Parts: sequence; C-alpha cells; structure tokens
Amino acid sequence: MLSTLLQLASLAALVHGHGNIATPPMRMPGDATTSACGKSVVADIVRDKTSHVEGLPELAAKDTGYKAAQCNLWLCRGVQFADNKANVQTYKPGQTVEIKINLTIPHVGNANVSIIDTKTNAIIGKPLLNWPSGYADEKQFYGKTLPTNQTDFKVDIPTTLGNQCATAGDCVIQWWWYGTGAKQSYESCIDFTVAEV
Ligand SMILES: *[C@@H]1O[C@H](CO)[C@@H](O)[C@H](O)[C@H]1NC(C)=O
Ligand SMILES: *[C@@H]1O[C@H](CO)[C@@H](O)[C@H](O)[C@H]1NC(C)=O
Ligand SMILES: *[C@@H]1O[C@H](CO)[C@@H](O)[C@H](O)[C@H]1NC(C)=O
Ligand SMILES: [Cu+2]
Repeated sequence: MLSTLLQLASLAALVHGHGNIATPPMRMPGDATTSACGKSVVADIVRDKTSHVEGLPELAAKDTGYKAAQCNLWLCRGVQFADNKANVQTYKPGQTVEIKINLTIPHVGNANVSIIDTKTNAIIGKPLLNWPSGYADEKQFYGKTLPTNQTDFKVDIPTTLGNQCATAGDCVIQWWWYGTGAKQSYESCIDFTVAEV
C-alpha cells in the first residue's frame, strides 16, 4: 500500500505540470545551462518545462560543478541566455507583443510579466502586467471560466528603456507566477532587444 502510494506520488511528480510561456519561444536549456546549473536541473526542466523553481537549489547542490551565482535559479529558472541566442526577439519601443501561456495545472496566486535586468535580477520600471491576486484560480480553471487574458495577453514594450535592453541577453521579459497555497514559483523568459529609435 505504502509503496503503491509512493510509486503514485513519484509518477505524479513526473507528470506534474503547471505553466510556461508558449509563445514567443521561451528560454530552454542547453550546454551553457548544464555548465552553470548541472545536469539534474537541466533534466528537470527538459522533463517538464512548466514546473516550479522550489527544490531546484537543493537538487543542483548535489551536482558537482553547480555554480549557484552563474546559474541563478531565481531568474528564468536558471536557463542561460547563451542557450537561446537563436530566439532573440527584436522589438520596437511601444510595440504591442502578444504572449501566450501554457497553463496546465492551476494554483491560485499572484503573477506578473516584467522586464528584468539580467545582471541585477531586478524589474526595470513597473511590471508590464500584474495580477496581485486571483491568478490561475482552481475554481475558474476547472469550471472553464478562467479569464482568457490570464493565458493570452498583450504587453506594450516601454518607450522609456533607452538602450538598456539594446544588447541581447541584458534583459528578458519574464512571466512569473506564485501559487500562494502551493508555495510554488514558475518562471519563463523571453529574450529580446529593444533599441532607441
Ligand atoms: C505545455 O505543457 C506540457 C507539460 O505540462 C508540455 O508537454 C507541452 O509541450 C507544453 N506546451 C507548450 C506549447 O509549451
Ligand atoms: C481580463 O478579463 C476580465 C474578464 O474576463 C476583465 O474583468 C479584466 O479586466 C481583464 N483584465 C485585463 C488586464 O485586461
Ligand atoms: C512579480 O511576481 C513575483 C512572483 O510572485 C514576485 O516575487 C514579485 O514580487 C512580483 N513583482 C511585483 C512588482 O509585483
Ligand atoms: Cu503544484
């Protein structure tokens, strides 16, 4: 009985999904992420790109060669820019960009979509979109009444960035969501540039 439960639990862990950016293409790991974060973190993300960050620091710490500061699991779940050079989006100041989220398992909480300075892991300005509460509500999700604009929305690229995000890798658009009951964080990143016109 117990072993059946444990098997079910580990199976559930394997198929457990939550959410990721479906489009534009999100950062996915490759050799640079393996080098910074280790094989276990990369395997976890490849197995389930929707899964949460919690648990990854402990997992990574078991790998020799884990470079915590370089990996930076709380930014883009550790996935490194060098692995996503082929997917850098080029935006213009003021451009409206549609983003679609693959939300597979809900956990009500807060979420935002923000431009992050990757050197400091800090939001530049204000979030482009912000849900202070009520994001990914289980009742709405399973009742099929989740507002469409939680998973398919538009953001306006600010006109005030100057050349702060002109170089690929310096900034990302990060979708992050925290399920308050589940205590789980989800992060996906879009690489982009925007230059002064
Ligand atoms: C959505 O998430 C599931 C895993 O939960 C994954 O298999 C699927 O590829 C994802 N779809 C997109 C478009 O990212
Ligand atoms: C999202 O849609 C809901 C209705 O489904 C609306 O009440 C809300 O204002 C919309 N939010 C945004 C940010 O557009
Ligand atoms: C954006 O969401 C993340 C995850 O919940 C949270 O840690 C961060 O404080 C939020 N930022 C703002 C400005 O609301
Ligand atoms: Cu969960």
